[in-house]
Amino acid sequence: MKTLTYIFTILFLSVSFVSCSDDDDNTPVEVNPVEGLAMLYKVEAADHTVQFYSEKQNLEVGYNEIYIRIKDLAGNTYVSDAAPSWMPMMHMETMEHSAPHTSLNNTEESSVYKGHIVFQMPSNETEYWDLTLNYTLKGEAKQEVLRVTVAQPADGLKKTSVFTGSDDVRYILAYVNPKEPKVAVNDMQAVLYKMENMMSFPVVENYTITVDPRMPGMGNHGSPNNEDLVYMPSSKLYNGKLSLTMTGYWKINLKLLNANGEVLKGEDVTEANPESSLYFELEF
Ligand SMILES: [Cu+2]
Repeated sequence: MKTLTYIFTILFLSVSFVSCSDDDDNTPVEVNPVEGLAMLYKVEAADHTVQFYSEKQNLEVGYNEIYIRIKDLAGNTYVSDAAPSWMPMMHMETMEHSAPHTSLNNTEESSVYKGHIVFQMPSNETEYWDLTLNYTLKGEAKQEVLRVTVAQPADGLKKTSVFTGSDDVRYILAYVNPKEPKVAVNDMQAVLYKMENMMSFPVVENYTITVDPRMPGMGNHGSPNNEDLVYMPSSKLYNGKLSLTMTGYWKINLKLLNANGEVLKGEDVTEANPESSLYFELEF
């Protein structure tokens, strides 16, 4: 009888062991959906918090991807039906204006909302940016206004250009990718907006941005196999190829052409003209 109990115990243990390991195989590994991102701001409300994340350590002049989560403190859960919308606003001494920005959309992880803002200028002691966030929580409309700090990029390199084209339209062009350039033909992306007025910055579609990277410190040599940036309706980004043949400082000379192929800004690089008036800078 004792032996029988022993055998049953063994059987029971092995069965529970098998079912345990079975469970392990089927239980999804819990992935932190904001892993690798920095929480830049956290707004504390009575029954919930709003968290702002970015890949960078602070908001910068130029293209910023921003992730937002809203935590319901009662249930200790993140809300996926908050339908947030936002409006960035700069309060200058003599006027106010907004900045190019997308809508906020649910990501693969439905409780994480994502969008981007292109800040055209940094904040300073007397002029500041704020973000107005509207969303719903348990059917109730909410609003938070968050004052944010926008700094110049720490590396001091130019990745954003605000200019008037030969068509007298004010444009904002910002570098997106490659975030980590390599000695290779890199996928390059940029965003292009026009300034309709102080508050409205529509995406510019179907223009072309030519790409001519040069190393001014090395006889202004260029690189082969670059591809002009063209508009992708699916992502609303401009996509092309950036060829970098060695590490160091590169000036990426650009020209902006409208849908008719007319040059709105920028010049060809020649012996007499070593750089375009429209460019990004890169160092890696
Ligand atoms: Cu070189």
